[in-house]
Amino acid sequence: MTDSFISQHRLSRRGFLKTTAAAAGLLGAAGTGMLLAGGLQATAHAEPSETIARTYHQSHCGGMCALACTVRDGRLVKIQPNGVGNPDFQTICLKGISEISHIYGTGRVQAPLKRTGQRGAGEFERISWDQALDEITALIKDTQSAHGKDSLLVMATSEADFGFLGPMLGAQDGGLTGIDVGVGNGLDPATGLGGGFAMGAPEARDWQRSKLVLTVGSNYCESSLPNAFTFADAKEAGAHMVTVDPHYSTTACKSDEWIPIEPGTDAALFLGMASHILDKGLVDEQFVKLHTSLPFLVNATTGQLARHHGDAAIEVDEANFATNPNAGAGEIGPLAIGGNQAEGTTDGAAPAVPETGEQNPFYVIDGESGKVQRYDLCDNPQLEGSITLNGTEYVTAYSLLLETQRPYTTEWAAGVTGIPQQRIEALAEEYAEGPSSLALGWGGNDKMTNADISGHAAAVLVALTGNIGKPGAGVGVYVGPSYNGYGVALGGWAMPEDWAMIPSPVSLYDMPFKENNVHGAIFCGDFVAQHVAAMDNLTAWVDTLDFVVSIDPYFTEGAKWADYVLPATSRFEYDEPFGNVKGGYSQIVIQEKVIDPLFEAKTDLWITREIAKRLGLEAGLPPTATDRCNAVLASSPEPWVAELTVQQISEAGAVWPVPDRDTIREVVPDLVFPTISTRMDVYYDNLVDFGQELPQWEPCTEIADQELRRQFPLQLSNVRTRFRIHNQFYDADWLQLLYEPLIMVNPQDTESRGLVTGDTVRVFNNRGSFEVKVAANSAIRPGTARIYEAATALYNVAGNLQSTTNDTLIERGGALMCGPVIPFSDTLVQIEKA
Ligand SMILES: Nc1nc2c(c(=O)[nH]1)N[C@H]1C(S)=C(S)[C@@H](COP(=O)(O)OP(=O)(O)OC[C@H]3O[C@@H](n4cnc5c(=O)[nH]c(N)nc54)[C@H](O)[C@@H]3O)O[C@H]1N2
Ligand SMILES: Nc1nc2c(c(=O)[nH]1)N[C@H]1C(S)=C(S)[C@@H](COP(=O)(O)OP(=O)(O)OC[C@H]3O[C@@H](n4cnc5c(=O)[nH]c(N)nc54)[C@H](O)[C@@H]3O)O[C@H]1N2
Ligand SMILES: [Mo]
Repeated sequence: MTDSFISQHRLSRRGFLKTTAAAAGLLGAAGTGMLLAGGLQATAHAEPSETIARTYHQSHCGGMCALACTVRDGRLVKIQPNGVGNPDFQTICLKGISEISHIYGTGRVQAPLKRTGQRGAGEFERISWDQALDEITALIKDTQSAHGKDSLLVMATSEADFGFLGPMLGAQDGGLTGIDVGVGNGLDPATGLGGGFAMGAPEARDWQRSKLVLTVGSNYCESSLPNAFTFADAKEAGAHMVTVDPHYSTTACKSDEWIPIEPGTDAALFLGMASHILDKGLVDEQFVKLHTSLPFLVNATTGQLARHHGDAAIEVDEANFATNPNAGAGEIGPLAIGGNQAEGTTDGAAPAVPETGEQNPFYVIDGESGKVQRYDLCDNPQLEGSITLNGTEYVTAYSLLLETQRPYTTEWAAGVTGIPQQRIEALAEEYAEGPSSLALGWGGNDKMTNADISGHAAAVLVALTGNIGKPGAGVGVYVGPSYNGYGVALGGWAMPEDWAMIPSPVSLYDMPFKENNVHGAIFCGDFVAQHVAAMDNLTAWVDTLDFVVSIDPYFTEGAKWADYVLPATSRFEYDEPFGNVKGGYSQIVIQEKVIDPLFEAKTDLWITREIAKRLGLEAGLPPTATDRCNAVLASSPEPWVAELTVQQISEAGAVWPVPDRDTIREVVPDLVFPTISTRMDVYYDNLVDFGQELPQWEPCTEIADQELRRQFPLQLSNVRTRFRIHNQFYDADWLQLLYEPLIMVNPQDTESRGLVTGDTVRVFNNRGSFEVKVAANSAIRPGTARIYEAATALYNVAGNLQSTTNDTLIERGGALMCGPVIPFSDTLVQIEKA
């Protein structure tokens, strides 16, 4: 940690004065007279002062890159990688570098604004902070006293620092997000990892140990730009890099092979591969028997997994139960446990927490005796088979899988996916041989109505081949935070006990349609245009609210619907030496103050505190941001973190590595899964009512609708780009030179419409329309269009991409781990010359 190539500088008092002077000059030019203290101008001609401070960049693009920022005369002039520690973690990209222009960009909100025109019109007048805060606090009070505390909605993006505001106000939290949960909803119940976000993969450095890295639905080399080197490293180490994507993406073109696929059909590919693995006897039987739920017995009538007790209790029939030679007295058959039941089951009520397999065992057919045995007492269960006990038939989940897989031949899969049958078969064989990594995405099939089925089918594929829990094998999304390899368990500032958010009974995406008690909203980030599809429904609902506040460094599209728009500082500005502390990229990173707040922007914590003061709640907040940083460290459950202070980390170069980070982070190396049975639980009996206890093919709701397709023939993929972080950087001049919003379609789709590259087109469907320039690009699959998400009216020719996206929530969604996914890309559009 002493390998810094940039020396540490501290602001001297003299330097500080000069800094302020230059900032004042700049602000003068930007038209905010408030800070222009004439006397300070004199020092602007003195020797330039140069300081370096360190902070971290944004989390969403996968880096949280640690940055060293050069400040000359109060202005940020250069951004470099931090330069401290392991070079692998010293990353930066064009977005980070161009913050020099971006933070001074035209998109910044410069002063508190109050709406003057209609909501959505974008007409505002400038007001003082005092007026804004007084009026907003009065609205909060009035609304909450009239309709209850939960009549306020407070939502903050991952980049914002508003963790205190919602709990302090006892506001609703917006509920489930429906974002990035498509594949994880189907995959994660099987592994018990990933939290429904498919985040259970090992870190991407593990790819170096894979024979095959199969990327499906992710554009890793672009969406995890700071970590793209791991992709190159794996390729160099000899891993076969294969990318399945409808478009010839950046990742596809860096791969050994690109396999084009029909959008929304990943599940069919996985199902076809699974059938081939079953047909060709490529199943890793040992793994399936001992580490998955496939040998478990299922009640053939109800479809429920047989358990020791409760609703799905197996019919007791002593004669049919095997005696385990290793089991002690009483550990025979179904009577193995006693007094171990979770609370609440005796009266037939559902237990609060699902009972583990130990508390309420599953059953298998013992391979030797052919009798029923507790799964955890049997080391050679039968894969296929059935048994009748007291007239009830039980069959293994594996046998059921053989049945459900029957229609999903590779020939069928080829027809659905558009991938040649032989290629699917060869891919299945290569995947089964392993070790293979299955790198899934959040931007591909994840954003389709059938995403959970593809996740579930991926789980089956992994279960059949054992491609998990060993070097070079893993499954999940490797993008972004997952790579952060080692997370850091940070603590937090202890808030007063009665400060808590209320989980929204109706989630934001349902608020326009379902009765709810929200009367006022504070959005810290662009929830209005960015978080919900078919945004015109949401804006119509937002328009019914008593008051709406937007807090963000930038003027977002959603801010147009706010009554008050408050300017927050960026990651580079602070009003104290230290702003925040985070875990990212296998290290602790801290935010040092780089420059003073620009324009009239205030830190998120300052804004929170000012509202707290007006409500008499200030005592619950940390007195300073530095105090908060130190509390976050000191209250960590990890001793190595708890003994650090923010000052210490600053002295070490503003990063502190996780001690173990040189070793590749693995996942379940002991194959003990954090699931109910501690195995891969791939049979989902909670989905029996939907026919999805084992993955069953279902086409996407919109893009597979052939009738609608005649009207709107192009599927619209909304994906990420290296030039943006969602809605940000549209006003970063340097990036504008390289990228402007475009809708890309295959030349065949421009020609048939008489369009040429550069034409402005109207993109439309039944939900809405927007206008943007078109580019013919042979990397795009015919019949599809590609656009980078967050294409808002602020930088399109007109209108918002989000007006056209699909907001259909499937019925099954409510039964899934994280609720329904918003199918942003299960969207059909037509384009025509504007
Ligand atoms: N059509 C369509 N819509 C989508 C998607 C899609 O594929 N298609 N993808 C979805 C996905 S996957 C996601 S994750 C969401 C992400 O969408 P967002 O949640 O909007 O993205 P974030 O990057 O988390 O948040 C960015 C916001 O934080 C603000 N910000 C940046 N730095 C700071 C700071 O220091 N302080 C404060 N207070 N604010 C700051 C930025 O100005 C910006 O408004 O979008 C979703 N929306
Ligand atoms: N630079 C940058 N990086 C980011 C972000 C950002 O805003 N900017 N956002 C972050 C966030 S919040 C997220 S969620 C991640 C997302 O990261 P990824 O999961 O990598 O998603 P995308 O980058 O959108 O790329 C999705 C790819 O899937 C392909 N695809 C589309 N439909 C299908 C399909 O049906 N099947 C298959 N197999 N492929 C399909 C698309 O063509 C595209 O190449 O990126 C993160 N990283
Ligand atoms: Mo995301």
